[in-house]
Amino acid sequence: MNSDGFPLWDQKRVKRYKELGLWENETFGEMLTRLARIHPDKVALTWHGQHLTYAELNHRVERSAKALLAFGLKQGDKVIVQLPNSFAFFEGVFALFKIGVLPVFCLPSHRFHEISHIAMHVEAVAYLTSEKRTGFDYVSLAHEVKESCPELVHIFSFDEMDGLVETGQFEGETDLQVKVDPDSYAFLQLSGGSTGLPKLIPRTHNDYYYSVRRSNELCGINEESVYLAVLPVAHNYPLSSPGVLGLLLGGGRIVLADSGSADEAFQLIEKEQVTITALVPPLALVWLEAVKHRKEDLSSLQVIQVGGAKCSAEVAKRIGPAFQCTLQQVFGMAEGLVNYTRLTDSEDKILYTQGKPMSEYDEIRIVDEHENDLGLNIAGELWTRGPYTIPGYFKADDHNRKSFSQDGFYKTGDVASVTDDGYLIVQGRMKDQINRGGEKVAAEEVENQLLAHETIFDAAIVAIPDDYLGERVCAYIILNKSFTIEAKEVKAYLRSKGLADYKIPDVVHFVDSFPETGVGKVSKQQLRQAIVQKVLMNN
Ligand code: J2J
Repeated sequence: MNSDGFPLWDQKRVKRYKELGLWENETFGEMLTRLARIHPDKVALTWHGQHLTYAELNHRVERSAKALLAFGLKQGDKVIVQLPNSFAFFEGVFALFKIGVLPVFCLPSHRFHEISHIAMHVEAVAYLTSEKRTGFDYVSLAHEVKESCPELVHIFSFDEMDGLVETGQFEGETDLQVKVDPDSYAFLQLSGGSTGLPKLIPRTHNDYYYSVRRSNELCGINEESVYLAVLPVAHNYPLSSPGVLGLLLGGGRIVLADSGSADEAFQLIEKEQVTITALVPPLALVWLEAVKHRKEDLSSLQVIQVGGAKCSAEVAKRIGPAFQCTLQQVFGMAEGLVNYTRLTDSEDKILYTQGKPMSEYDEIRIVDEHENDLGLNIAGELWTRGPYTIPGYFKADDHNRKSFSQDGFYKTGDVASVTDDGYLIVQGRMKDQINRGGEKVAAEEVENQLLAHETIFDAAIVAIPDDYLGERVCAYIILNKSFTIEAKEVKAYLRSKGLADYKIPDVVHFVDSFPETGVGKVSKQQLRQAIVQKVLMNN
């Protein structure tokens, strides 16, 4: 780790990745400048029926970049970015890339609890947010976070369509004079995590750029591609697998949707002739229902990606026939490794595996509890290392010692097996996390909040199996003697603490004691079994 809290890449591997031509030494800022030169008049972004060409996007980005510099932002600073799918997201993020300032990608669903912690941890100096949003006041949230975070001095409020307000004075022709090193860290992503608050995932221009370029090759992205972004683009999957960055790098077009609703999406697919989109399994289920009654012509669609949580073979089987297109399973993680089924794979692979690592230089180990390597087709913990997998989290020494091996393998916490021809099948999970339809909830984070409540003696968060979301969040609670509280009060309390909505338990059970393992720890396995029994009995 360097003195700024960033993990160091092994220089021998870096040298090799460069010699192999994997790391190409172009930053994301330079990428946009180059693309705006190559095809200035091609449409890069479409949103609410409005278009931005590559040149227009680049112009807005440069104008904002100059403004942000003038406000005092400097290379290496970190900035909270909480912007929805909108022109503003691209303008803000690329402006930061161009001046070597690191966006910290928060999701629209994050609230005070998450963002204030993150802002403190990274010592964020600014917050990019948007003015016009229905239902939630993001600007007030930004101000609340600013109050609690001494380093945070600027709130930049973007108009979702027109971008950074008050940039007129920075229209000048002067070039940006900032040189950004492609080996430097470009941004911080959030990990779903399994302990406490989200860990921060630092990605360099070089490593991330490679993952995006390689994704484009495997997902068939070219200048004709039109990508419909229905998931929040700040998330690693729609950002980079190949996601919106892939589409820009490939010279294609991004169509931004405000939600995953099938109504909105189907209309956009027809109108904008969308060729590829990315879904999480619950959305795929909704679309499968909706497509039975659709009026729109969806024949432009060539590929539907499904990832973020396991897509059951039963659901996978229905997607190709229902949409007359190719299904691509994507098993990825913001820490790095991304696996894809290939577009030309046999049906067996597409339906029953979660794909193969995208790079031949991805190293995979499947290990048992003693860290011994297991053979093919045997399930164990997945470890990985490679040209785009992080060597460590940001400022997290203790956690890094647990999550990374001495020789730099990331211990994913996923349980998987590898087939004879190198495809991964996700079998389960070791980490104490709930995957709620692709949104990750760290059990400990919610438990800690519950434990702070005066009526609660002990709390355990476990997953309940769910047909639609895959898993939902269940809280088991032991109350302090002579206290009572209702489930809805527990939920309201967590909301008042500023927890993102998807972390609020769907179900709360009050019990007198928890089953324990031999060593006096709560047996989550037994709690999970109890929940499964209950679900079965109710059916
Ligand atoms: C089972 N579990 C999966 C899958 C992710 C592409 C796609 C997804 C993510 C992502 C991503 C899964 N089957 N197909 O970053 O670039 C679970 C695993 C994994 C964790 C990572 C991308 N796809 N998962 O979901 O960082 O448990 O990234 O370790 O949010 O999601 O979550 P996240």
